[in-house]
Amino acid sequence: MRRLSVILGLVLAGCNAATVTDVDAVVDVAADAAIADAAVDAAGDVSPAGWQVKLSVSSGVSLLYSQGIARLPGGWAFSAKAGLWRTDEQFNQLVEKINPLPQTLLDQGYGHIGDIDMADGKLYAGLEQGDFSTGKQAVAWFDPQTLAFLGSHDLAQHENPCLCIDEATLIAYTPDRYHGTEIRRYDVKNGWAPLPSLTLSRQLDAMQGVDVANGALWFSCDDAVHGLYRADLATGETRQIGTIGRLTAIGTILPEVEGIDASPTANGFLHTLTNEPLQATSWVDDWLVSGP
Ligand SMILES: [Ca+2]
Repeated sequence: MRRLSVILGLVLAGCNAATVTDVDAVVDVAADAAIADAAVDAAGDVSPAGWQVKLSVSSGVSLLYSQGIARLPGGWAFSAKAGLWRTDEQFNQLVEKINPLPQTLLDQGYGHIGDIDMADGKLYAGLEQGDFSTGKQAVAWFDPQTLAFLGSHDLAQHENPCLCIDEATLIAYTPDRYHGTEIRRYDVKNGWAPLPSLTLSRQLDAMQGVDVANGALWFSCDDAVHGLYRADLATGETRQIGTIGRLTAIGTILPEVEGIDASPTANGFLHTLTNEPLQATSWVDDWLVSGP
C-alpha cells in the first residue's frame, strides 16, 4: 500500500473483521465492474482472445491485511507494511506477527513488505526501502506456520512492490518498477541468481500484486480501472482480462487494490485483496477465470 498509510496508522491494532460473504458488496462490485468495463472497452484494451473474469465470492477480512495475500495449505497468509498473518480457510486469524523483520533489515530501511507468495515450503515477501535510486531492494522468507523470519537476500532492482515464485521452477518474478514493463527474474535455488528479465508488451501501472500460474503472470493493479492483467510467460504479451471494481470513492478516497493469489480453490482461480479503510475492512474477492 502506498496510499493511506496515515489513515491506516490510526487503525487500532488487533482489529479483526468478521469473515462474511457480503451480498451487498458483491452487487457493488458488479456495478463498479460494469463502469470499469465501459472504460476499458473505450480504451480498446480488452483481450480479443476471450478471457473472462467473474466475481465469485467476497469476504470481509481484517483491515490490517493491507498489502499481500498468499494461499497456504489449509488457509491463507496476509501481509502489511510491517506485519504478517496466517488464517484458516474461513479467514479466522491463527497467527499474528507484527514487525516480523530483524533489526538488521530495518536498519537498512526495509520498512515495506509487499505482496507475498508461498513456494518450496516457505513464505516469501518482497522488501522495499524508500530510496529507489540505489537499485537495491531485498526479499525475505518466513516459516509459513509460525511466520518467524528465516532469511533474506539483496536484489539488484529499483523497486519491489510485489513478488511471486513459480513452485515448479523456483523462478521468482518481481517488477523492477511500480509502473513499468520490466519484470525481474531470479533463480531461487541458485542463490537468487539474476536471470534475463521478462518484458511486458504494455506498461502496467501501480502493480500491487503478482502471482504465477498456468504459464502466465497475473497482476492486480491499483490503476485507474483497478485492472486484472495476464502476461504470457513465454512471450510477455500482456492483456487486461477484467477489473476488480471497487471504484466508488468516499470523498476523494478510493479503495486500494493490493495483492493477488492465483490458486484454484472451490471459489475460483484468482483471489485479490482490496483495502477499504473508510469502510474499516479489507476484502478478499475470489474470481472465476476462463480463457481460450
Ligand atoms: Ca501473492
